[in-house]
Amino acid sequence: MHTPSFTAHDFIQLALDNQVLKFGEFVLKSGRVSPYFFNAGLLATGEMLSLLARGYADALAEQMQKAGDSDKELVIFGAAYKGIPFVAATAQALWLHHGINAEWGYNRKEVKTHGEGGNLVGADVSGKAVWILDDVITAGTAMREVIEILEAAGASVAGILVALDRKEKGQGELSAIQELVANLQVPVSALVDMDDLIGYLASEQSAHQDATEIADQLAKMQHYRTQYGV
Ligand code: OMP
Repeated sequence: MHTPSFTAHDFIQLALDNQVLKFGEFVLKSGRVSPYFFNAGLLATGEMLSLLARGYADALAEQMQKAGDSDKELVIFGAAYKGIPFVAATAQALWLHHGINAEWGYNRKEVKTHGEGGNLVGADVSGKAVWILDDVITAGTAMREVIEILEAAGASVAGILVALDRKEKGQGELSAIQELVANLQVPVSALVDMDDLIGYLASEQSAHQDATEIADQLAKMQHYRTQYGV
């Protein structure tokens, strides 16, 4: 079966249908209380994984073309645990849809002391510029940890691509993504962001006459964006 090109609308729809994206009240890693949560661990069907991987692959191919790097090697890295299946599926989508033969790797959380040892698996990232793939960015804490792992392994960051940018303040007044761009001077982007979620709800609201539940979710999202958004 052919995987369609990625669109934010299709992805949000599929995420809602499969409870990957939920509305309610959720305490985040940052301590913020959010009216929505995106659980990438529930992207647990072939259809969803394929669409996500297609999204990452299309975005990476576009970035490489834009930077005139189409002939250069591409190394992609997924952070344990959720990033591991995503990076593997993306390497495959890059090959199948773009003919790009990316090297891919990931870390394990427990350092192995026997066999090949270490905490990195797959592509040898030492001395290479690596693209990091991750699920969600809120305040940027998880991403800073991944960057440390890569730098400790002698790699540098070529760019960062996440599935969802919640577009929230990082450590200061800038968004977490803006802080990363300022600190690393590399491209950082997302397949969908908070504004796409709000846009999706707004279009659902205008499509349904009796949409009080959607109107309520939309109002909570807009309020949260005023509190923590950038
Ligand atoms: P930061 O480290 O604050 O950027 O939060 C990102 C991490 O929070 C992700 O890697 C997830 O583990 C988790 N998270 C989600 O998975 N989905 C959300 O909608 C929000 C969060 C979160 O806790 O902020």
